[in-house]
Amino acid sequence: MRDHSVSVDTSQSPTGLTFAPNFNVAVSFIDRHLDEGRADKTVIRNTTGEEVTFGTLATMVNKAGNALVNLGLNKGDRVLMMIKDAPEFYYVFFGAIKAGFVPVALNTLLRAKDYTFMIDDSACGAVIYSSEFAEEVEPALANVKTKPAHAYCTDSGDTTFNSLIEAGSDQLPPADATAKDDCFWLYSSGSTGTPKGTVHSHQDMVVTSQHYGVDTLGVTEDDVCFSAAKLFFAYGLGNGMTFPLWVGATAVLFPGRPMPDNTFDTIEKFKPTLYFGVPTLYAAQLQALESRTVDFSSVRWCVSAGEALPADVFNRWKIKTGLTILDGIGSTEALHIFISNRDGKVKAGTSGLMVPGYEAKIIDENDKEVPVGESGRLFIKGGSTAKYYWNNPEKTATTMVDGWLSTGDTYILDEEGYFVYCGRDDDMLKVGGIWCSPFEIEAKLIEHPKVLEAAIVGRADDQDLIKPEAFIVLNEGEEPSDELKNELLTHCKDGLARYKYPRWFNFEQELPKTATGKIQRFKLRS
Ligand code: 3UK
Repeated sequence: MRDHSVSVDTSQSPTGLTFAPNFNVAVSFIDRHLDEGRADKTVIRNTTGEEVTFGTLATMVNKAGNALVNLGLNKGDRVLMMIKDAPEFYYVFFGAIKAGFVPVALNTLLRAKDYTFMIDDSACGAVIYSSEFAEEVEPALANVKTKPAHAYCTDSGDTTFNSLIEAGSDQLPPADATAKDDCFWLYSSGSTGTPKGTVHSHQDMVVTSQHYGVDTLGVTEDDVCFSAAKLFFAYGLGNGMTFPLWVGATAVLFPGRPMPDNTFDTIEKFKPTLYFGVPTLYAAQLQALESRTVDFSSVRWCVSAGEALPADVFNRWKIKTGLTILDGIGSTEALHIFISNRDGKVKAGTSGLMVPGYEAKIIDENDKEVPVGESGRLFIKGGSTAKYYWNNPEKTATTMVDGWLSTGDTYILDEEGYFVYCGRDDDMLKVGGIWCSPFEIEAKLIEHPKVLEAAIVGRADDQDLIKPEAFIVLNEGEEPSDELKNELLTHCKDGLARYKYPRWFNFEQELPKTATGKIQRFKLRS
């Protein structure tokens, strides 16, 4: 086999990673483990009971790659995946890459019309889906403008994709590629507009696994990673697949919908050393911990991303479980976390310090860098950022500028190098001419013992001036009332600047959220 290696040495290049001229990333993540003697080690523990070794993984990746080759796909063809967190996700994803196709992992919580858009937008050669999602994928396939040449359910129908995998040869030479070639896509939702196919290259998963996974989080071969965030999400793709694969560790996969009880059961039974969640799940888990105890003794670190982790959740989790949650910010475009808290360097209520291998700048409206302590728009640079958006040169041009990626987030850098999140550019409010962060008000509200979740949006008052409006989800057993509104206002007055007080309180059963748990404030604004 030709050399597909990557060497890790910070003295060799600025980012410390040097790729062989011919580099297909499937070799580094899958085949390398056979040479390193891990063939019999367990790489995947599915909560269904299924276990997969590195040896079986390498074989199944070859077979899945051959199954796609046998369909007659052309090099570079997109393979859309609506696949649950299970071993076949790994097989199809890396099988496609090894064979020279481009897997596109789609959010499995989407609806038929979203899939119709993505099938047409990607002009894909094949669609592979788990039977759990057939109800949305099949109507989508019936409605597309141009039918993909191939669509298979993994596990039901006359010919299943699993049976094609079984029939595939277990020998597959890696397709020629370079570290910078297109490798896989993820769709980035964004708060407005249609989803954008975000194109990543072969090197990107290596960069995130090394610089965040190893250098920042300290993942080792002995770790057991459990991500409540799903593999289709860039966050979950790293946590639950590429980090364990990079170091030769083990992943625990849970195919269902993560809820406090099933994630707790998984932690107790599979004893992960690293647990990855999102803030809303941590908050719901804290509530569930009121009536249940959980054995967290296996866990070294909890990790949070996707939205800012309120200091209050961080503190209560620490008190309740004794564990530190490491908050970090990442994005689909950057592939994983580029600013993060870490061992010995944790500041609650911040996103942490720069991850090695990445640079950041915070700029004002005139593109000038702002001084320490002042807020501005965050741009980042690093070896894992997306190459471009598919079929969207305008968005590519406004988001990816001279090698810098516009994150769309407003940040402050403090004197100690910690980055403090102030909200999305598009969610920020100007109240009385002053920038006002919805996140700060929400963080204050959820400190209140009766509040489970809160969202703040701007609403025009009778003078057409924007003021903060609160949407509140109460803890179970709490009743909305005018008295409670006053109680919450009094709570806000204790610590918030006057202009930040919410002028209206609405009690809701739930908040509109993206599949990845981010509050959709734009839905509350409309
Ligand atoms: C927001 C955060 C404050 C922020 C992601 C880790 O979330 C991920 O990717 P998305 O493309 O969203 C990106 C946007 O989400 N955000 C994410 N994490 C934080 N805001 N604190 C945080 N810790 O607005 C960012 O621009 O869905 C997270 C790894 C990979 C990811 N794709």
